[in-house]
Amino acid sequence: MAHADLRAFLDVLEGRRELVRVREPVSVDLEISAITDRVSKSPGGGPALLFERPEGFDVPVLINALGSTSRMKLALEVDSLDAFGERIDALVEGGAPTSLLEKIKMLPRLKDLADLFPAQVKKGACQEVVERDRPSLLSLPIIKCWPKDAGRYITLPLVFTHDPETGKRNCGIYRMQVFDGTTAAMHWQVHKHGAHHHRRAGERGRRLEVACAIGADPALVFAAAAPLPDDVDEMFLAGFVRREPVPLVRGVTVDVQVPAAAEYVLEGYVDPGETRREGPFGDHTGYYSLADDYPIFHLTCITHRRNPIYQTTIVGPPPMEDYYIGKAIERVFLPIMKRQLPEIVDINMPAEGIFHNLILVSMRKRYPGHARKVMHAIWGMGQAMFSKIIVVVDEDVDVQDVRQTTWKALNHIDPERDIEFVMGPIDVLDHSSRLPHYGSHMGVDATRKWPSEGFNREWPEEIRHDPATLELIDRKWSKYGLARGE
Ligand SMILES: Cc1cc2nc3c(=O)[nH]c(=O)nc-3n(C[C@H](O)[C@H](O)[C@H](O)COP(=O)(O)O)c2cc1C
Ligand SMILES: [Mn+2]
Repeated sequence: MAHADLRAFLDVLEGRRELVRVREPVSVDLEISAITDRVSKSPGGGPALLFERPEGFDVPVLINALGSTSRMKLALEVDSLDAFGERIDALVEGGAPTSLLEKIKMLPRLKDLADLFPAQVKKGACQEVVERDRPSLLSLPIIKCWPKDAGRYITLPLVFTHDPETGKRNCGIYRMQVFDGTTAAMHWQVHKHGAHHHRRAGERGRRLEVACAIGADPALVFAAAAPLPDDVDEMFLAGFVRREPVPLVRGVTVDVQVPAAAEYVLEGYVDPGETRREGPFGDHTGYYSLADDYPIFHLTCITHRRNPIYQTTIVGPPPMEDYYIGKAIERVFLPIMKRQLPEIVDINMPAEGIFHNLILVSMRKRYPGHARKVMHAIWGMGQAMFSKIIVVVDEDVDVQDVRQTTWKALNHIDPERDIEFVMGPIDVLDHSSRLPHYGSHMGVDATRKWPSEGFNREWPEEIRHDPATLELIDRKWSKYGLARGE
């Protein structure tokens, strides 16, 4: 059964003791953030936190809701993230039908899928209360995350827009810095779909209507963060996760459909050409991302449920909540990546690499230069284009074991021969590139080198004990008078 809404999910968390209610009054200014940071650094990511008494507000603040592997699995209602990836893979399988028979065979599947597209409903709980006369962002318990942040930030909004040309929906998470009661920065980075819609609206000299949902079934948060191709509806993915369509209701002041069960919806628009300085903001790199000019969201209406819950998150030095969301994306999208690159065995984006800085890839090498082909293919794949460093190893290396990968990769490389640099698009958050958005990437081919790759020396064998001796010492271990060394 899909989680009907955020509240249903919180009930599940509470039942499993994965949610702690904090009854002590706390400040939305830095205090919630400092508590959450400490909690999320505890082993496994700590519990979800519901601050019931943020000072000055009568709305509880939920944070770290998805900040553990177990909660991410509860969110997606799966026992294993990899198994869920297989389910997604089955969705992609087959591609376009080439014959009439194939078409007919596909029909039931297509029908099942059609049932997962968002459902339009007339009424939604998210509109139980409509504030249209004098709506103010200042009525929400929006937190200030880090001391040098430029202000308070809405950190987990699901931002809905439509392509002005095709009408297609998009939903992404883009942080919003509150300027005053009715304006906020809209931090959709240049590469993202929201920014693309805004550009297209600008070309037509039109404003872009925007609706931001806060607090929903976590499948929607996952889908909004997922790096889907252009024009693939995140709400379809959310429906696929839920095995039930996402109910959407039309906004009150905008022609944008919003999740009917959301806690809050901020309706408004972004004008073409209008920008304002956004940032600095303590970002998931662990550094303050630099101030830059971003479009301005103008608020026209706030709708919310009765007794709403305000959901937020903080980003900062890893690992934090976003690490677990990203890890789920990595696991779930691996089978799709393998569909394009079947030679890939596994990938790992360690927390310290904040996703875009480092991908470890293991592969089955079949021909000379194959590792480099894999790197370049990854640089050509959606948001994986941002990968600053890609390290490719042979299939015998377990990339989930970072120590093993480091050890083997360092042994295997002749740096001058095995490292290549290429120029390309860079994540907006990278503070080291010589230009914003454009800089170098590094590929490390740490696979065994073959004679056909010009390597004519002998490649040594990895050291292993002989099985008979291992078996012998296992049997005799208690006689040695040693602790059980594993
Ligand atoms: C907590 C969190 C905060 C995020 N903040 C931003 C942001 O401020 N700007 C941005 O462009 N992407 C941000 N992202 C990443 C996007 O949501 C992600 O790249 C998504 O795939 C974008 O959707 P799109 O491809 O439809 O644009 C954030 C993700 C998470 C999980
Ligand atoms: Mn998108």
